[in-house]
Amino acid sequence: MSAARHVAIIMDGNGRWAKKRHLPHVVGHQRGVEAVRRLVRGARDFELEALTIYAFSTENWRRSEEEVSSLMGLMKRFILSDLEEMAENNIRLKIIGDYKAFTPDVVELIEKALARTADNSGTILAVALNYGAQDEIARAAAAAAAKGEVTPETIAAELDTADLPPLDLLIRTSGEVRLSNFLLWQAAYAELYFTDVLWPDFTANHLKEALEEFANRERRYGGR
Ligand code: V0D
Repeated sequence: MSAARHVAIIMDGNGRWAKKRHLPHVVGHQRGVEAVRRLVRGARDFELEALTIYAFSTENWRRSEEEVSSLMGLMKRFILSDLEEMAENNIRLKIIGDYKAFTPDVVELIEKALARTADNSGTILAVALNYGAQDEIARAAAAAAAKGEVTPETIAAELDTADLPPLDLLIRTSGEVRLSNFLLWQAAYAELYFTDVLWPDFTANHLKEALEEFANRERRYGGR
């Protein structure tokens, strides 16, 4: 019946993947980036309108300085290596969260990537960077109040995701069953899908299985 338009993913399990193999944490993140690449290609193949990924939470600053800086390096390398392919595949990049808190070189690179894909009309890749849902909701409510009317509709219109289709499916890998301050408002009517697969092992086929499960649930329970 209805296919998913907007899918979000909490990409958990890089550390656990590395630990299982007695490899450094950062190798898990590196393999996690490869899974992101597969996922973005899959999102385009499955004609998703939007894919939102939780790349860096406001809580992630509490990780070791070493891990934070290796994540920043990975992000920079991902943008440098993958921006052209994404741009040519009509993907439009969007950032949710306060990316301006990152170092100037990272901010500059992100802005270059946003500008490079701004005129694209295909799948939106929304990357949550320095993002926290409670903060997002508080900011949206304050913006709605400043305009004089606070309702669910006026708050929703101020969220970072206001220009994306409604969230259909939220996937979390690696067996944890929590939302961890990700898209709390948007998850109100979303289907939740939890899998034990660790993020570096997540393939386009796992995405396909999740999308099929979503379509089946829609068939069983009907629309909203
Ligand atoms: C590492 C697993 C893509 C989680 C996935 C530091 C942690 C890979 C991006 C990204 C990260 C893509 C486009 C863009 C900016 C970032 C990314 C981070 C971490 C944040 F414009 N993967 N990825 N960003 N990991």
